[in-house]
Amino acid sequence: MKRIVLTGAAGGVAGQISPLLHQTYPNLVLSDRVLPRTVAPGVPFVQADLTDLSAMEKLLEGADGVIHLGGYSVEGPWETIQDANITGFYNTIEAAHRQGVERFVFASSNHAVGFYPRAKTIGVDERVRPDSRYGVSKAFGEALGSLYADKFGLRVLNIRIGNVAEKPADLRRLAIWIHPDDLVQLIRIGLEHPELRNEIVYGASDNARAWWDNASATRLGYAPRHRSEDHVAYALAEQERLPPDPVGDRLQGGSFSSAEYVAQPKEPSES
Ligand code: 15L
Repeated sequence: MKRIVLTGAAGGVAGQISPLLHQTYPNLVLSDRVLPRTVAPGVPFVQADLTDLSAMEKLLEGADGVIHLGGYSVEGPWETIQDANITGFYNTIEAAHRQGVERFVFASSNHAVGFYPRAKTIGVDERVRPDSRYGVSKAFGEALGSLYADKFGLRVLNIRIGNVAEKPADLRRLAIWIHPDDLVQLIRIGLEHPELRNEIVYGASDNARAWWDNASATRLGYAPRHRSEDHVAYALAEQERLPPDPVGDRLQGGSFSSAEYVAQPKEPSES
């Protein structure tokens, strides 16, 4: 039975998927710096700080796969991003390598490419275009994962997650939403697909308004079961409650792109 370690167990995404993952992987181990508010009975929890390499090495001893959700999950000051997402990511993947872990699933983010306009459909071969320091840290993780795949043979799946929820929360999320079930399907591809070497996929459900070409996920057998259009009335009603965001509303990253924005309109973000 595979021993799978999930980092970031106290976060919102982990809370939505760990019960499902535990059904599939009975040897699932949850880890975080702080105790999650609820841990399903029978699921072991190990406290470990991503900034402590030796603690991460100990955590990953005997693991077959890592699901790395750990780190800081929104925009923040550079020091915070650096500790949690740069040093923290390095420690996790280096510990995985030192412990001979075979597979590494990384919760990357749509914010690695959030400065693309919504009018443009992108795949995974365009250059990264982060919309925040947070987005830069996700691009860093994808790059470091690529190095560990090419140099050390680690099998890596980078999932550029949109927004994980039971329902899409607004207009932007109709394009990028992913239901927890579909995210688990992608994670299973990362932990089990026999031909996986190093791939980037978009973490999105079957969204008619998507601005991503998710061919890499389809090639790996991903077949999302949830459709954002089934929740269109709810999402559009929620959108009505939001103030207009002239910059964020035309960019894929939304408010992550418009925060701190001082460039002139019709500048690079338009293209
Ligand atoms: C993310 O990467 C964040 O972790 C999450 O909190 C959401 O803000 C999501 O992106 C999003 O773009 O909606």
